[in-house]
Amino acid sequence: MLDRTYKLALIGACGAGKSTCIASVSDIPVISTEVPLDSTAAPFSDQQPAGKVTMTAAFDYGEMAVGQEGRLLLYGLPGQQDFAFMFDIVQNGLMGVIAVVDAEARTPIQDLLATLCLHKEILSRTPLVVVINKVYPGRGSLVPGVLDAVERAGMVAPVVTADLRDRSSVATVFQLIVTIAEHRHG
Ligand SMILES: Nc1nc2c(ncn2[C@@H]2O[C@H](COP(=O)(O)OP(=O)(O)O)[C@@H](O)[C@H]2O)c(=O)[nH]1
Ligand SMILES: [Mg+2]
Repeated sequence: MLDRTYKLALIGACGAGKSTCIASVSDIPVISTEVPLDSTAAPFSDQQPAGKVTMTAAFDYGEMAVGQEGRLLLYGLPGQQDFAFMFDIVQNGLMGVIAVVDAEARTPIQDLLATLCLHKEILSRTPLVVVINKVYPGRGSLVPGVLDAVERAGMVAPVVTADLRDRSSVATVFQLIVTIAEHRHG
């Protein structure tokens, strides 16, 4: 019987790959509140990367089995600052947070710093892993800049790269955060 649950939240700028990540691993159909970027979303359209045709208005929800008896509950939070309060809703019993960095974004480091600062209070007491997504060979590494942003936000977190479209890549990241959370709680 599946009876242990662990809550994980994904944060990061719009288009970073949060919804993709949850869809890659979820054992259930993802519950998503993605809406078209039309007039409904107009107030936030300036925060969207070019070419993006949907935005997450509330959050994505998925689940992934871990081991024999565990389940990861996955919450993808909206990237827009206006929805930061959503994090308060899911923070209860949170095992860890994954901050997603879009290596293809115009200002990935500034985006990360803004995300971390926005959620500073919750992140000060919750294990954090930073994942750099959309990394291609031959491009300069974002790792030093990301480490710098984490430090500037006053946090300590491992920084890894992953392809969030790939289930095993995501599973490796989840395993890392489970290990950190277990280590922290002894
Ligand atoms: N090339 C590439 N594209 C990705 C990757 N992960 C996500 N994407 C694309 O990035 C776009 C935004 O992803 P999405 O998951 O909607 O971002 P969210 O706003 O953080 O939920 C989508 O078109 C995805 O297909 C990746 O690892 N590599
Ligand atoms: Mg999304």
